[in-house]
Amino acid sequence: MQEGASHISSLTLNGWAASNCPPKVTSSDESIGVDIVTKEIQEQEGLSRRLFLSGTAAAGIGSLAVEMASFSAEASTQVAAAEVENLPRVKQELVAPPFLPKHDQVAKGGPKVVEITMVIKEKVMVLDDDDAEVWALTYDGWVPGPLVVVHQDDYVELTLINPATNAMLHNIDFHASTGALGGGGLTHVSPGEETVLRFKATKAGVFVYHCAPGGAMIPYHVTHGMNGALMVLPRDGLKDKDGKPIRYDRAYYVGEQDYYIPKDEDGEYIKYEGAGEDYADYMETMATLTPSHIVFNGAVGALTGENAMTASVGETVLIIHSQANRDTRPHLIGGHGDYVWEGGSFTDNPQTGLETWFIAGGAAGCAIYTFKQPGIYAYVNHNLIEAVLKGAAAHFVVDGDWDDDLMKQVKKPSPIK
Ligand SMILES: [Cu+2]
Repeated sequence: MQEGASHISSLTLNGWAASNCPPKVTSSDESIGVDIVTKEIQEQEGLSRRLFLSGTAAAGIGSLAVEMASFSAEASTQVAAAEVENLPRVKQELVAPPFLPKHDQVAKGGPKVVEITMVIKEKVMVLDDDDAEVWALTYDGWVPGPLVVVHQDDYVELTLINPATNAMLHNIDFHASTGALGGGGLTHVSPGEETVLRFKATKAGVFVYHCAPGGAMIPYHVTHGMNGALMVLPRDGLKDKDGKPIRYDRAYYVGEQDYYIPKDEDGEYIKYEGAGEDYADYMETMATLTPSHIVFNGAVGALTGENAMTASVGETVLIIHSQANRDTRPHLIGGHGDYVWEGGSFTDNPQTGLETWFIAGGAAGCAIYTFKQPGIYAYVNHNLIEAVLKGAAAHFVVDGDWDDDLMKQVKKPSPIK
C-alpha cells in the first residue's frame, strides 16, 4: 500500500504539473502558465481529437491512466475492511442546486455508508441573454454539481458514471477526503466506464469537489462547470462558540462559476459543435485570467426572478457557497452573516455578525442568517463589477411583516424645503 501510494503520487504529480512543464522552464514561475498553454495547443494539433479529449494521449496521462488502473484494483481490495462492510447503508438522492438532499441536522445512530451516484453529462448551456453558450462538463447535468450531505465519520460511496455518449475522460477530487489526490487518482473514467470510490468523511465542514483529469485539463474542466460541494456536518449538529446548537429552517447551495468563453473577430461568442471543441481557443481565454462570466449556479439569472431562493421572516437559512477556482466574497445586501464559517471548517468557531465573507478559490464556506424583514434581498459577490457586469448575483424573496423598529422611511424622497 505504501509503495503504491508513493508511486501514485509521483505519477499524478506528472498529471498535475510536471508533464506540462516545457523543458525550457527552470525557475521562472511566471512563465509556466503561458508555456503550458502553448505546449498543450501544440500537442493538440498533432493528435486526433478523440484521443486527445479522452486524455489518453495527453502528455504524461497515457502512462498515468494505465498505472492508475492497476493501482486502483490493488487499493480497492486492501481497503475492504470488515467493519465498513458491516455498517448500515443509506442511499442519498442528490438534487439540483440550490437545493440540498434530505438530511438530518443531527446524526441518528452511528456512522453509515452513504451511497450516492453521479452521472457525468456533457451538455450545451446558455449562459446569458447574449446567447453565450458553453459545452458544460457537469456532474449530474448541473453547474454546480449536486451538494452531498453526510455526517462526520460517515463513509461516502460514490458510483461515478461516464456514459459512452460523452467525449471526454473525467474523474473527481473530493477536498473532504484523504488520499490519492482526493480520490482523483482512483476515479479516471473514460466514456463508457463507471467506477466506485468510498472515502471516510473525517473532517467536519463544507468542501469543494471537482474534476481533475490532469494537466491543463484540470482548469479546463473546472471552468466548464465540473465542480460542486459536499457538507460534512458534525454528528451532533452545528454549534456556536459556546457549544449552543445552531439549527436552520432552510438551506441553499450557491456554486459560483467562472467561464472564459472565446469570441470571434467580430466580438461574438463562438459556438462549438461538441464538448472539447473549444479547447484551443479556451486555453487562450483562460490564460488571461479574465472570466467572460462569473455566475451563480451555472448561468446569469439562475437564482434571480422566478428562480429566486425563498424564505420567511423569522426563518434561519444556511447558505453554502463554493468557488472551485477563484476567490470570492459573498454579501447579503440588507442582511448579515449571523454565523459564518468562512474557511468552511465546522471545527472552528463561527465568526459572527459579518457584512461580507471571503471564500478562497478552491474552497466552500457557509453562512447562517435569520431573516428579520420581508422583501427582495440580493446575494452577491461583493466585487460589484463581477456581480453586476459578470453575473454573480442571486435573489432571496422573503415574506412576512415589516419591522418599523429595525427600519422606517421617516420621510419619502421629496423636494428640499
Ligand atoms: Cu471532467
